[in-house]
Amino acid sequence: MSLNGLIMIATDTERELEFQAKIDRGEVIEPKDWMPERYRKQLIRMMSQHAHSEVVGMLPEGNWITRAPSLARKAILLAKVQDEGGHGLYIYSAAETLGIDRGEMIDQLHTGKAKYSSIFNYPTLNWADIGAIGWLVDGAAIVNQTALAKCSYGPYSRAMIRICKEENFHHKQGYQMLAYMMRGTKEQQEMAQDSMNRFWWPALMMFGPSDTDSPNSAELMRWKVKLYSNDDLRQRFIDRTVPQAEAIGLVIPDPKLKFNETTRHYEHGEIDWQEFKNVVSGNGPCNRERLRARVKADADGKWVRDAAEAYAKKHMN
Ligand code: FAQ
Repeated sequence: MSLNGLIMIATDTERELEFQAKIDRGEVIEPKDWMPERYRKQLIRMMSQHAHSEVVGMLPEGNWITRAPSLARKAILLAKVQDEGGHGLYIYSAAETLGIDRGEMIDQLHTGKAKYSSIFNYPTLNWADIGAIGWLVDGAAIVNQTALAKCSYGPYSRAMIRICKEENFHHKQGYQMLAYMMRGTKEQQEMAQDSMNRFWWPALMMFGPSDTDSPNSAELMRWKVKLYSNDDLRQRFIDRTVPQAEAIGLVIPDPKLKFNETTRHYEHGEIDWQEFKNVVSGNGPCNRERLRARVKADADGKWVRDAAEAYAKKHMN
């Protein structure tokens, strides 16, 4: 190896050490700062998957807009679904600061190279599912994203602050909807419990595999992209959510769930990781349907993008 080559290696190592020291001091990394290639790649992976989740996440709820039981519920649901689309756009924009183009990220989604959250591969079978998505799915997303709002990458952390504010509204409307149903007729109560039974375990899976089985966590925690492990955040979600369920009379579908007086945490039953793996690898109940819908929406919207581009070109010259 030439002398120049050796000098380059030393410089890169020094830069990495300085980068880590910056992270350890709690400084924020901005797009123009030097960063290890692996940090950039990991962020693109995670942020693009997050953006895809927001956009694919519009589908199960969007499915109920025309069937909302009142004008007020319809207005709330419309606003929520639009918010999720907006979240996708913020996060795609934040990811673009890392040097990847939105079109490329979307191609990765459509070709199955990029993932999106497992939760959106479950169907919404009844109206209570819209409540459960707001309460449980947005509830889980908030626990995760409140931590990400303090992550080391500036554009991502700033996007999370606004997103969390909106998710809080989503969470409250979902909980309120289920609380009303639990005060309603026997059929409404059964519908709410049925939804709880189907969404509880998939909501726990949103936090990702357990810590011993999470290949990306150690690196992401060292770089303070993740501030807490998957299991810690899952536990935080369970501890917050169980008392909320009890307050409105919903039963958590986990016979092993119990409060440990010593640790002051809930202990829970075994998560079905085989189900998680199936869903993540494309074999969940709605994976194919979700991707088909996204690919079609992209193709249907092409003329709009082409027209906007032609207009921009014309007015730039
Ligand atoms: N689904 O090593 P780890 C929302 C993959 S937003 C699918 O632990 P990592 C708003 C993971 O990608 C919900 N795949 O990975 C809303 C990796 O595969 P890869 C989305 C999953 O990155 C509400 C492999 O497993 N939120 O709900 C899942 O350290 C209502 C190994 O896992 C975010 O994306 C999963 N659940 O931790 C919208 C937050 N879990 O890429 C509409 C940002 C893991 O190596 C309606 N992301 N995998 O091939 C994160 O915090 C992290 O990426 C985790 C995973 C925690 C999701």
